Amino acid sequence: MNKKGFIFDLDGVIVDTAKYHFLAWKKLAQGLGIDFTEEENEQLKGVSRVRSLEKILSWGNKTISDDQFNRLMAEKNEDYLRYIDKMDESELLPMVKETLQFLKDSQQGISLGSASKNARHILDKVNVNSFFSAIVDGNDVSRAKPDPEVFLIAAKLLDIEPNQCIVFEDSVAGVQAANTAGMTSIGIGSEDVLHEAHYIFKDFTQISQSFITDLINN
Ligand code: B16
Ligand code: MG
Repeated sequence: MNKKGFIFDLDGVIVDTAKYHFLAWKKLAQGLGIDFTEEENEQLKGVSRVRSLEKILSWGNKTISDDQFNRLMAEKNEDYLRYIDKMDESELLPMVKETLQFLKDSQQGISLGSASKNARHILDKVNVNSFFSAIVDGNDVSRAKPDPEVFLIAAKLLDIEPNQCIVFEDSVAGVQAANTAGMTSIGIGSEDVLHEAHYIFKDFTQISQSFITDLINN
């Protein structure tokens, strides 16, 4: 059987942690007197923690000192982790575990490719860590998506050529990163947003085993 590399983004693909990021960012924004909406939160998907705070400050026309910036980042993460601590396997998005199991049974390479610095902890909480032979997260990269670095490191760790890798992504920047890496991109979400992806599915319930088998064999 062919061996391909399947690389999963975390937030929006494996779990929906965007709702917890939103609650934590909203509390921070309120403390600064900045109004922060769910629409703005959409624009933070796939974006690093530092860049997210920079964007919120610019939306609110606020300038703060480096010290305060670092303190706010730490506070936001503490708040966020309080939500993460309550997570368990029931928060896995539908059919994700079944897809991971099918890929593992098919002896495929499986890696994470996420911007989150909390990725390993979250994978532990939802109990899927053991499926991944490689994990690349926000601690391992110096350039954020749409730079392809995160996915190229994943391919290297899997020891599989980039053009033999398939990326599951929910963010535009992530799809662009996968395409730039020369990989097959699969957008998880809406066609309106993810039209640059090679394939788009609403979620994993829409992805059949025969589609995955074709990706493996072709
Ligand atoms: P952290 P992904 C991203 O995860 C989130 O979509 C984004 O909203 C978040 O700011 C980023 O991780 C960093 O997360 O604060 O945990 O380091 O979609 O790349 O898996
Ligand atoms: Mg994502």
